[in-house]
Amino acid sequence: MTEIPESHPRAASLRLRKKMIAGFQSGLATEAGLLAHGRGEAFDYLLGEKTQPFAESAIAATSAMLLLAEFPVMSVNGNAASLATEQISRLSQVLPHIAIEVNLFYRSEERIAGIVDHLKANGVRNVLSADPANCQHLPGIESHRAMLHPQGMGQSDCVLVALEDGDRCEALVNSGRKVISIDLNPLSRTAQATQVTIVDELTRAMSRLCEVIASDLAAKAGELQHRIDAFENSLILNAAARRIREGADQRPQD
Ligand code: PTJ
Repeated sequence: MTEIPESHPRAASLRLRKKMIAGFQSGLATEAGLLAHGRGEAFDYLLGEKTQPFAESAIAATSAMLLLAEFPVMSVNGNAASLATEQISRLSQVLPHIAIEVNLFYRSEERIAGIVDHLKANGVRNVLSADPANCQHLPGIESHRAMLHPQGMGQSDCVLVALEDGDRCEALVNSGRKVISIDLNPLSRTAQATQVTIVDELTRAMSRLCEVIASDLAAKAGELQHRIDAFENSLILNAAARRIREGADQRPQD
């Protein structure tokens, strides 16, 4: 594959695109996943391709929620596995009580096994995937995505999702779980449904989240709870939508 020169104005974006293509070629991600990535690229372009203050606030709230949760879980699909293995691995190290559960829309046992192996081979701890013969089901969802591992999302009180379908997000929220999403589109059903929305690119957001969790490990529970209580997701979504409109007016042609 063509090397991407560091000096290229879109180098970081092109490197991520290359990772997605490699993920697709090795069977981690699907064709639909490539299209979903392209949609994300367009939003990221307008957001300035950097972590904005509203994402920093949501990341701080996320750190507090994950640290205070009894059974936190990150739900991982083919795009997340293709793009962010390194960051998912770091998350599972910095927060040892989190489980990483593979959950796919375009589910096949082969894809599940491939993603589980890929994550484990890259140092991700506590990797789970629901066994169709022995799993719980998320009410309100018809697709394979309803399957929950009994020791993972089945018992979880707090779920972190990335690039997630809106209907599953709504069903997770309706099930009483706390749900945090990472989604570059502040208008998506997912972004609108979750209690905390990190409007940022997945790999950037996850890298920053791991840093914040590491520095929050010594924080008192009361301080973390106060941060959650003070957080207002509607303000975050409004600020992100505003940034996108400004981005459309200001972004130079590159
Ligand atoms: O791997 P599977 O089988 O579970 O398939 C995953 C699919 C392709 C079904 C899933 O990713 C999908 O359909 O996603 P959507 O519904 O297209 O939603 C993707 C959302 O994530 C959109 O709002 C995009 O803007 C956003 N997005 C895309 N890439 C990124 C992103 N958000 C953060 N970081 C990204 N890199």
